[in-house]
Amino acid sequence: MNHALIPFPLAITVGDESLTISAGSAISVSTALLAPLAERFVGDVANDSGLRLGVVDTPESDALIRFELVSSDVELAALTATGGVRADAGENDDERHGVEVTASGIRVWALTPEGLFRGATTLRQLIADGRRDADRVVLDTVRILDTPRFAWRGLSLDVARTFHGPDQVRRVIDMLALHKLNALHLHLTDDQGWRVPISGWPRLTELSAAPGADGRAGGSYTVDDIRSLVEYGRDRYVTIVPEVDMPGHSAAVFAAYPELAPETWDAALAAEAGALAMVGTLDPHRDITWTFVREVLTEVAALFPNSSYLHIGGDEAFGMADDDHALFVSRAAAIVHDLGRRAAGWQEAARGILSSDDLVQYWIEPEIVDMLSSEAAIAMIPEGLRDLLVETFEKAKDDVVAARSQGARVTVSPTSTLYFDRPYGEPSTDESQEQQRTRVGLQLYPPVTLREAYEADPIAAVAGLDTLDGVAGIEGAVWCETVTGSDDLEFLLLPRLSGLGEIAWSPRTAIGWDDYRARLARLAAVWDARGWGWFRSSLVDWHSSDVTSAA
Ligand code: TNX
Repeated sequence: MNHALIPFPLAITVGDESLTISAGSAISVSTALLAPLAERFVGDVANDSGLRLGVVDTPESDALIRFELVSSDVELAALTATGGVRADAGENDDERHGVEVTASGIRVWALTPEGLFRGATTLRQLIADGRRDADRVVLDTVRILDTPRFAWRGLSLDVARTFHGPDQVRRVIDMLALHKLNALHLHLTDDQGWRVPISGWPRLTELSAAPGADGRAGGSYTVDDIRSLVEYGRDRYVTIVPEVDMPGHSAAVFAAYPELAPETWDAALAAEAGALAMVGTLDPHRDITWTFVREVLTEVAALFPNSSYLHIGGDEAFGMADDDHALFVSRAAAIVHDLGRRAAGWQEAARGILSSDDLVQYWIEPEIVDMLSSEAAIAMIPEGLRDLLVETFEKAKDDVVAARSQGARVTVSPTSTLYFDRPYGEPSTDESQEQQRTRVGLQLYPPVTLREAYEADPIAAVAGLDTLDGVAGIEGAVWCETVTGSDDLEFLLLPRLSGLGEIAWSPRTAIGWDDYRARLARLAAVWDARGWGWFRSSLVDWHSSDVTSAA
């Protein structure tokens, strides 16, 4: 391990010379198209490392660092193809790039601006990890050729259980970009809140402005907030994929518009069931349901113009008849198609009629049923409800096969290792985090260590997914029932997000805990420089980050 890169690149050759870059060292771009990207790179390096590189428009021959778009490249062409699908329309669907540090300068090259951005991110990490004094950094020579394993490398963020405002979402986008993740799936609606403005149905967000039961922030995004987040993501090659969760998880809808609620809906009883599981679903046999669904999806599509997919949820429709659930999903997916988009849904959505361009998001591992028989579950969930949950989850074993038989691909998000709202399994090296560790994360889940989550192959575990052709990509998820604010959120995200980045980007052959934990310890300097919160896992020797100081 010579370079603290996460995710680890496909091909790396380490040299034995070095290069010094200094404050003011210039960057040139081969086309004006790359100028904004280079400006952002200068800002990122300054934030990560305190080093202020020079202007981007100097003539190429003078520049120490050169960013080049190329129209063809034999070495890049020979790299393994990326699997899966992209979350955006995919005009720039090529992330291949090269990064070369020689004794005389640095070259980053790619076939598209997005490829260049990924290469610049590698360079950012090299600079952050270089030997440094006040205004210079010494880099070892190296040559890297790289491309991702999967085109969809995402995080699902629950902004419904706890509202995370635009500034916090921008911090998450920055975290994703640093780790070469490229999709932010925003879970915008749930029982506890509705965070996206819909002009014909204003009470959705009005009611959600109120703080949560335990005093945590309520709120919603304005149209301008969403526009600026989409733009912020686009500038960092992170596509925001919106989710409206239906027909279950709709208590916030029923509270705002009782005419959409089931006849038996009892708001007080639902509140008592709390975050664990609310029973009650939108009714596919009522016209008003479809007026609502169509208007919501139409506005959401317009707010997120660069997402190819609209996520319609489809999960945990507890108590709904199977036929009604399938009918609901099929009709909602058809509306998405009418809007010119592809549908994504949680794995239960595979029970409806989908098109082969649609996505199904695997999450229900067989262990979930066992977990519901655990002591913790017996203590937490009323018996009648628990039976209903078991019955619902048992049906899930056929979902992946059902999705594949319709040609739909699978986004892989196994609960046991890619749900970040699991309690951490190992202590923190920092006493002051131990209380937080017992509070944050769903207590129903057995805890998982950083190492276990990193080493598990998320795809191998999915029954019914026989070839990689069926995989759309990999997504982690952070649900926020136990997350009371930014602090808790970042505590769960880092360092787990780094592991996600590597699992989704790097070839399986690059996955190795000992090497990874050493790289992780060094990358943490960037999180600190950014002021991001993170969990100090006792499985990592964080002090090894000291080796980066002093030239
Ligand atoms: C299951 S994942 C849910 C969420 C919870 C999560 C907690 C999914 C589609 N549904 O509503 O927040 O478990 O980990």
